[in-house]
Amino acid sequence: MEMTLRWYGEAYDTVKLWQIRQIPGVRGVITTLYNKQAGELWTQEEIKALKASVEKEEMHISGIESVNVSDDIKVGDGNRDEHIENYIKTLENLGKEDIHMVCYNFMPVFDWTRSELARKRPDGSTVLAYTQEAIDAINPEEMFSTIRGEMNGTVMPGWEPERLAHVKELFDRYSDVDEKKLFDNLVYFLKAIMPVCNKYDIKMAIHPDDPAWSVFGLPRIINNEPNILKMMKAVDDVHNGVTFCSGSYGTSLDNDLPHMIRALEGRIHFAHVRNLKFISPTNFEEAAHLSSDGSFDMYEIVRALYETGFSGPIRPDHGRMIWGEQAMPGYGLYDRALGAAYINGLWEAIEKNAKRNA
Ligand code: CS2
Ligand code: MN
Repeated sequence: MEMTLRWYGEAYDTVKLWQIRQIPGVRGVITTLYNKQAGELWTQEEIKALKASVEKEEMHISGIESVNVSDDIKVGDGNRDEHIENYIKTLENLGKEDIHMVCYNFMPVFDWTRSELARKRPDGSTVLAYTQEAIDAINPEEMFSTIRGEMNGTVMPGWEPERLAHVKELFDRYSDVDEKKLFDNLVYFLKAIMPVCNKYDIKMAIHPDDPAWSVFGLPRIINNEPNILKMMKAVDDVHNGVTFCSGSYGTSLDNDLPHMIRALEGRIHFAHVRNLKFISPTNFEEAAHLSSDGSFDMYEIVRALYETGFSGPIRPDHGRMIWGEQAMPGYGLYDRALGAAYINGLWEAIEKNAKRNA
């Protein structure tokens, strides 16, 4: 594995590359062209410039999160084929710039959904949190305005004001998209991009739906082991892989995370590691990465990754907001740095132990 941190680019991130570089063992970042709308083409020049901005700080790009998939592609109408053409060209340009891992998601309308962005924990830190009751009480069209006030002035991924200004229209477009149709549209998309992925060895890593069940009546297809295995089989190519996000699959207590990692051996190209603390099955908050702070056994999660030979980039996912930091909720420097150090420690212990017992 390679320990990395997500970085949104010079213009958007409160965290600087020189700060990331000082986290032990982190030289790679997962980044994106954050100003791009889904469906747009990324030119090779733009990718080159992004690379240069990272490399001048003695860092490198370990993968892209995300090249977003447009709603036209997800719904399967409008400019779908043009957007797929742009996606293929974008992958080609990334391949030419020697970038080989791309994370994306196939969630309708919203990226991850949380009901609170700054729930206070007993130690005074704040975290993202979810309760089903709160979500049920929100009109999805007002979701964005509800959440905007808690974004600390940042733009959060999947919550771009340009898109969400049209949220009602977006919901209408999904009105006849059920799980089967969404799945078929995903397969259509994957079949179209596989040739370019093979040519440039680009590993696609789908991010799970978060939470792992339907919200606001929208369909969900990447949420549990049978569904993800079905997707792997539908396009049975190593370049059709997954982002294993413990905090997203883990929202459902029915998901056995180490078991899923083992079932997906060879197809996990990117790992997001974070811990959740459950108050009830539908009320959870994002905890510190340390196992004892939340509900997951992080040792077993990292051990499953190690034992299945995981060799891709890994990153601490959302961190708590601590030490007075003002940043994008989930994406401050301090707690993610603690998370990286902790996961590195787990990995080192697991690896040395395995070698000693070999
Ligand atoms: C991320 C997702 O912040 C997060 O939870 O893991 O937003 C992820 O980047 C996207 O779903 C991938 O397209
Ligand atoms: Mn994630």
